[in-house]
Amino acid sequence: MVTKGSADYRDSGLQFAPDFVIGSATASYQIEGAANEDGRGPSIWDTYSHTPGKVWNGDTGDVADDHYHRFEQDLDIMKDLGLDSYRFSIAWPRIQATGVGAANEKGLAFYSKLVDGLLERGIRPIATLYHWDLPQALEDEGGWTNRGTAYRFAEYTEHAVRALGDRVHTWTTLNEPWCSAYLGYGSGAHAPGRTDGAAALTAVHHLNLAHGLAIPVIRETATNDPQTSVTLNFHVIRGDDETTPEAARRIDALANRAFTGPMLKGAYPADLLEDTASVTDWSFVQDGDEKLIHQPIDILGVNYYSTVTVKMWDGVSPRENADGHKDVGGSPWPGSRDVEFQVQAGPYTDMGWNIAPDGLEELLLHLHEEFPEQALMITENGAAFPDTVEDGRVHDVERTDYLNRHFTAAHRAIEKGVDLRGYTVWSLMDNFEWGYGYSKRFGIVRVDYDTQERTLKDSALWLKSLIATRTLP
Ligand code: IFM
Repeated sequence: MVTKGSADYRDSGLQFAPDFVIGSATASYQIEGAANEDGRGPSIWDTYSHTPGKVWNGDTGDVADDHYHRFEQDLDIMKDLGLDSYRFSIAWPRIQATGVGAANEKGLAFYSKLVDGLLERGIRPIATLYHWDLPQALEDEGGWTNRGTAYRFAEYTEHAVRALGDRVHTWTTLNEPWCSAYLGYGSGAHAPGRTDGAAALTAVHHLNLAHGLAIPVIRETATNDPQTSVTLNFHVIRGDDETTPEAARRIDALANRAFTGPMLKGAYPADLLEDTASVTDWSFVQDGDEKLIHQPIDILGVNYYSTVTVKMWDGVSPRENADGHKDVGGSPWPGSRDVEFQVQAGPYTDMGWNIAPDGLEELLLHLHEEFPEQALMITENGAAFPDTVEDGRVHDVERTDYLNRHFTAAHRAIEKGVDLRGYTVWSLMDNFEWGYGYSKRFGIVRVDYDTQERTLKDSALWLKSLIATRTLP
């Protein structure tokens, strides 16, 4: 996966098949608000965001987009855009306030109304079970470093699927476990904010185990023969230094193969275990775990935003370490802190992430080559830019251009034989961007956080046209 260079990726007139599913995505803590309503318990993100100094400007998800109260209006926006699908996540602490025990009927009722509202509008519901809002009570017991959390996740899954498993089309177990493990327990840039490399790797395994335990529960509990999936944020790794192959192998092992290994091949890669031997002996992997984790899934969800460029640090020169996911108190790369992340050529989004649509095509081709039988779906792609409102309109030219280029890249991958089933734009609306609070806007719909007014940006109108015509505007 080490390449360089970027072809031109802006195109128009390209056609997508009628059954290519084009939608948009959000996640519970980022949009819902209503943090203390209807029996919802605190999550690790409530605790983290309320801890001074953790999130930009002291922002929290207490109110966010107030989607919990405004979901009907948001559903109407989705209908207006003609979305084929809507990918949302379920807040575990709304279903079980402390992560254990009986289900909270009010929490389930909210998602039931949401799913009904989607189906009434002809939109396919894609539900993610875990998009980072772990019940705080489970974190108090060790969170993802505690093996029991994987079993609690399977129980929560059963509650959710029992209630919604007659209507949800696709169930996704985890969103980006890389972030949960390495940013949550390694660098501390995400909740729960721990900075312990061994804890991060333990979390990797227990997240994988949670996935493996949940997939059979979904299949056995749902009554509508749903699709099952997991969403990973793959790292597309580049560089042209003589040490790049070694650095790339290490990052590929930690970021990509630590998940695809057990999930899709039934074993952790040997080089990952070797690279991290000074951090942990991996004794938390019990006999039979890898087999449990290795479950067939219908769809592999692919989140892609940009690339990384790496080489090995010589230990002497000033270290660039331009990782988009910076070390905060610890490292997100246990055992491989000597890998240097180099500054990449622009242009950049407001996150400082380089825009590289060729990386998306390359990733899809690579995954197809490695897992030829596995159907893929782009479950997240999009861009933050500092929008301005002019005469009630948001002319987000850069975001529209970003989407055009990435849809073009996806189209090229399909033409080359990749079994790509759909494309979900991140995000339907501006929202709480984790450690960046409300300072970064990823939405195709603008949210005025003072009034909660929603305004379709030009990118939303562009997407609407694409969905209506199946042709790149
Ligand atoms: O906002 C996040 C989302 O929650 C997970 N994937 C990346 C997005 C942009 O950072």
